[in-house]
Amino acid sequence: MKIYLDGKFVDEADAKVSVFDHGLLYGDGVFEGIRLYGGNIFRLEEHLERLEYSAKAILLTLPLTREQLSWATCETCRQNGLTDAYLRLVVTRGVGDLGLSPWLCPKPSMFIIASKITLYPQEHYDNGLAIVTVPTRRIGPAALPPTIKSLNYLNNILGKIEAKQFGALEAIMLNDQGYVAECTADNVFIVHKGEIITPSASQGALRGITRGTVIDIAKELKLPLRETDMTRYDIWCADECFLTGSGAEVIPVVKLDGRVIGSGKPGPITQQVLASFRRRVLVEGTKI
Ligand code: PXG
Repeated sequence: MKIYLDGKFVDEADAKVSVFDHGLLYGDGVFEGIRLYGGNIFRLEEHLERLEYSAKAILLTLPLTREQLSWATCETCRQNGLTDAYLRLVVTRGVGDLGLSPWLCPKPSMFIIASKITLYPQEHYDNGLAIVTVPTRRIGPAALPPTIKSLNYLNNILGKIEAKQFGALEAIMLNDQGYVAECTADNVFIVHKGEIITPSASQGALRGITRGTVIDIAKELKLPLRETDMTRYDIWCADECFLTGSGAEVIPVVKLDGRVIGSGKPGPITQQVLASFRRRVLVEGTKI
């Protein structure tokens, strides 16, 4: 496997970063997770824009322009002869002496990995996921804006660990006020009386690219959609629930904390959205 690393394509075994990289020492950096479907990179420009905003928010100057980022991402796919993959773009603060200050690091480092991703098993797309609410709260915008896709994922990882301890693959994370923020690596949606509802990003969610795609799909299918506050009560009483993410795509949820949601089966609107999403990924996107 060829990895893009600071301007060169190197073999996996040679793709190494320093132990003095502040990305490793402090989680000081940003990343993106993007999908390549049938030779098309899904919503590449939106992912690159989010990467630029994440970097801007932590005062990190990206080493590449938008055009160079786009080329490097496509070229990583081409170098590996891939048509379907998961792409991980990572920008770290770079090498510097010990100490938090980003100014110790003169040069950011960037790498791109094109690899496979473990998806949820097919049975969960057919029958729906059973998820839980975890005690760990999603970190708030005043502490570390969840809109920044940073290398600090411990908050989500604690959530993921708790999910597994409760026997679930994914979990609802509430914000400090007890409102539903998102899942550990997915955004959350419910359907109630024909209306699609998702927590507003201000409640502490990443502005997911898949979330944005579902918002576009709802417009296209003329399904009403609202971004608003959401509590667990709203999920308990919902007709349908589903999660979205670049890894998960659109996946139905049929149980929360042991309670059955709606009919206990993937709902019709979820299935309609999932079918529309699967069609879009094959036709939308940047040809590599
Ligand atoms: N919330 C969080 C906290 C995420 O990390 C999403 C929502 C969904 O966003 P997108 O833009 O993907 O629709 C994410 C995305 C992985 C992996 O390596 C994680 C994500 C996406 C792809 C792979 O586990 N998280």
